[in-house]
Amino acid sequence: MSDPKRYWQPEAETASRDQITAWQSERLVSTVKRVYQNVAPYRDRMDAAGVRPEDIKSVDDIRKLPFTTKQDLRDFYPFGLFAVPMEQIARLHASSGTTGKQIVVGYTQNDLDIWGDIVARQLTAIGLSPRDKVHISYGFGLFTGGLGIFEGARRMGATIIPVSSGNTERQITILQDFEPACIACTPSYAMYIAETMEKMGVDAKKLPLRCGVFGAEPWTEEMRRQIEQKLDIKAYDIYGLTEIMGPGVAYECECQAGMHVNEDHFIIEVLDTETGLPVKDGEKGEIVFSCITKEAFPILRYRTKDIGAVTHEKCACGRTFVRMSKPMGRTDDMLIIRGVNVFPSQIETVLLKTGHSPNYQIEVDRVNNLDTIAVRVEMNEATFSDTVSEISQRERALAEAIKSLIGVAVKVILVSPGSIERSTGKAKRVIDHRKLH
Ligand code: DLL
Repeated sequence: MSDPKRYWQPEAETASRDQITAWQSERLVSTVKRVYQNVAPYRDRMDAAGVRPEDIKSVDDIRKLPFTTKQDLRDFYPFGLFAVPMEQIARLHASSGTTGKQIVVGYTQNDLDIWGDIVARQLTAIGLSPRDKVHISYGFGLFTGGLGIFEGARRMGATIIPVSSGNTERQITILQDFEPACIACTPSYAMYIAETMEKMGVDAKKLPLRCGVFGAEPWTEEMRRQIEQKLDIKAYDIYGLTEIMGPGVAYECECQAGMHVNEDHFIIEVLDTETGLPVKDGEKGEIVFSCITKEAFPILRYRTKDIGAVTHEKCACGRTFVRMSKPMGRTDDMLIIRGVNVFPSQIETVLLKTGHSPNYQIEVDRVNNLDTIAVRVEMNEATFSDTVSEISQRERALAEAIKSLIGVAVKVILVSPGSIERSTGKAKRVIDHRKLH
């Protein structure tokens, strides 16, 4: 059992399963009633599906409700799914995503307070206190990353350094001079910061930085190990999405063994992508979330397209919320190469396990009706060579290792160090030249 000081809201974080189910049932029933009354598109959908609010009596009835998708958010852009009048909206956030029109979400002041609490749960779990400073390098703006972590750090009383992203050398000077205990940014930006530190001759071990809160994009366990080693910190995962709240929908505790879903505010379902039926604990499926305490934007059964699994097994930290795995990718990130499903994260795993650089890009094309996949990877100190024959031998070896994991032949191109564009936010790992849509 962990130190009680490490819980922000112990009554919720360590509640019994019966208590969590009771909260979920009661809150789902009242949310369904509220959206039916206040949000015309939900009412129309439920009417069309023949579901009345009184049919939803407990959390077990959630499957009677229709799904909500990103397309619905676009169809009712910008404010058509809001459940309160605009004068009660305290803030708007938006996300453009990689394709299509942006989506807009709203928060009441109460929603923002809850957001602060759920992020504060993680900051407290990983050992931070009001004596600590939190350096936030997620972008501040309509993106939820910067202001979401800000809400949590403010709620738990830490000293906030709202740097936002970019200007990496300045970030490093701030890390040295202001001495934060925690940094929050995307994992790819953490790697970039580490690399820039090395170039500047800054020794990460000399900084008082202890931990980082990384998310907003898929990252592998190998990437975690590299960040921890290069920055000399503990690297924790945080998950979330604009549609549901932003960062903090699920959070890793000190055990680093999956992310606790804040089940007193969100209901998670993991569904078989083909049948739409729930999968068992530990099995992968599409993650679907319902918000049960949100006032402004209480989205129900939102299909996230993220692929992950949950476990109800007890966590050594004493928290009772289910844990979700690192999302291994999104159904829409999944590349189908000659009929085989390939996730960029699988390729990243091979790269890092074989000592290659984490700076890579995957290029997909279709040549003479055949899908081709090329992986460009920067050479690093361990893999560098200026001999053509040696480079091509390394390319072949890496291509073989990737093929044996994903089952599809790939072309590997080793490129010079520093030649792949760095990202200060979400990294762009895949360029798909096929015109499939
Ligand atoms: O990325 C919110 C966020 C900000 C989360 C900062 C964590 C930290 P969106 O821009 O709407 O919101 O993107 C949401 O990013 O559906 C996942 O595909 C992906 N994602 C978010 N967190 C993780 C994570 C923010 N820890 C989409 N691991 C989600 C893997 C993640 N993927």
